[in-house]
Order: sequence, then C-alpha cells, then structure tokens
Amino acid sequence: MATLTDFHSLAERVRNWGRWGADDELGTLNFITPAKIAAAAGLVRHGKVFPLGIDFGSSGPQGAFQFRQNPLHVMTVDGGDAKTLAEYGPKWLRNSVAGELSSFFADNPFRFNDDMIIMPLQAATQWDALSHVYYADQLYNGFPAESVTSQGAFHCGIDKVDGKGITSRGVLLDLVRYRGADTYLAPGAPITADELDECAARQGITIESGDIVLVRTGWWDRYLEARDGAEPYSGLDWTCALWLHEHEVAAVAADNLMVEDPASGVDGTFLPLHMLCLRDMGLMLGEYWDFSALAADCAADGVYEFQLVAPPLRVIGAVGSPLNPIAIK
Ligand code: UVW
Repeated sequence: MATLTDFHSLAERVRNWGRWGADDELGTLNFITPAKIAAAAGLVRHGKVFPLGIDFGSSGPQGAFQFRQNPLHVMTVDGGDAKTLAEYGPKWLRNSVAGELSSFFADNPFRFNDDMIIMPLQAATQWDALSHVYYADQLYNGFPAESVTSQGAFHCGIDKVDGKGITSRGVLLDLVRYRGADTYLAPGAPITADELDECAARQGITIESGDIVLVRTGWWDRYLEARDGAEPYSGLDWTCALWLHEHEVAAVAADNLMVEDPASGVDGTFLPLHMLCLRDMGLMLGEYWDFSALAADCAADGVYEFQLVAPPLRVIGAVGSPLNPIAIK
C-alpha cells in the first residue's frame, strides 16, 4: 500500500498548473489542437455511429450512495391532459396551468406533450468537470476551493470547456478482451499502466497526444445483468495518472462508476486518481459510458480508433454534466 508521501510525490510529477497559463481552466483539453480535431474527423470511414450513453431514467445505476438518485422523468403535459383539460380545465381553475392548457386545446386541433427531468448531474453518463474533486483547499491550477459556491463553480465549471466541443480522436482500450474475461473484469484487480500499454500494443494502436482514451472494464454489461449499482468492479490503478500524463491524454472515460479502482491503493485517501486527474493534471473523467456495441465493432474490424464527439451540457457553474457521447467510424 502506498503512502500519502508517495501520493504527493506523484502529484508533483503530473501537476500541470501554469503549463497553459495562470488563467487556464481547460487543463489537458489543451492537447486537443485544431489539427488533432481535423485528423480525428478523418477517422470516419464508414459512417457507423455508436452512441455511448446509458439510459437516463428510473432504471439507472444509482442507489449505491444516498446522495445520488436516478433521473426522475416527469410528464408535464400529456395526451390525457389534452382531452380532459379541453373539456374541464376552464371549469376547474381560472388563471392556473390547467386553465392555460385548456385554452390551448379548446376549439382547435393543436396538441402537444411536454416533460422535464430532475437528476443529479452525476447520475448517469457524465463528464466530471475539473471543479468536481479537489484537496488541500485548491482546485486545478490553484483556484481556491471556495470559488465553488452555492451559486455554482466560478472556476473550472463544465461551462469553461464549452469551446473545446469536446471532440478528438477516441481510442478504445478493451481490457475485458485483453484479460480474456467473460463479461467484466473481476473485482479486486486494478488495471496497471503496463496493462494499458500491452492492451494498446495487442490492439495495434498507439496512444497519441490529445487522445481521449476509453477504458472498457465491462462493468456496464455486468450492471445490465445484475441491476445492482453497487456491483463490485475493477478500474484504473491510481498510478495510471503517470501513464495518462506521459501520453498527454486529453481525457479518460470508463464504463464503470468511478473510472478508478475502488481500492484506493494509497493509505488514508479515497479516490486518489480523481484527485490527481481533476485537481493536479486538469484531466476530465467520464463515467458510466457504455462501450458494448463499440467494443464488438472494434473487435470485428480490428480498428480501435475513431472520431469521438462528447459535448457536455452548458450548465453554467456545474461541476459535471450528463451527455450522450458518440463514436463515429
Ligand atoms: C466522486 O468522485 C465523489 O464521484 P464520481 O465518481 O461521480 O466522480
């Protein structure tokens, strides 16, 4: 087991503070250059589209933690309303929603349905913004922790990365096939940097500056069988921070709940890779992505690179965002 001293020494090696200027809030997304984006578009050869988002709804994976709930989808106007309110609305409630709707529906053929969703931004397929995790009272690039207020994050919010898209060359590292696992990686065996290199080599792929690396652990496939959000899993060992740093990876996403392995690996800390990536490196993490269909296609044609298009929602000051990323081959 590593110590906090080991953690701080790795933090020193991977820290990108000041690398792109004192005001920078993009972090490793700076590795995604215009040339990189143009080259990534050139990876589209067949017009095959793979949505990588999970369902947003009551069947989601939340429940393991009390502070996060599954998305709540609520209809605010529906077909029953059209019939009933047209007839009864004005009689029931004047100057009310019912009265307003009845005025839309009465004496004309126009009908519509509306809905809304209530959810923690971290409940399903998501990006963690750089303000999501920090330690020692500082966010990425030294911004003060108190700049994240009840009104949102004034620094390192998800809105700060809007200009980057986010789009780049995506590379899938299929650790399930690499380890020869059935459905998913057995819990208790963190993925090491050597395995990432060996997996890439076996897939015939080179990790390049500005890539967004997708790590398949098979956990999402396991979730769909077990329907248990607390299902144990394996993820990246905390020391993979150095691998991500040395390869100039722009962002990393996984098909599990936290990207990193739940066994911290550092005595006295929780989620050390989160702290190193988000706070020290300025590297965003994607969680609860679904790689099943993409992985099957990559195994079939042997091509593990593609254009990845993964824009977050522009929620001002949010510390994360839901999204439906797509890979295009
Ligand atoms: C935390 O780090 C608390 O959550 P997540 O795994 O969603 O990033």
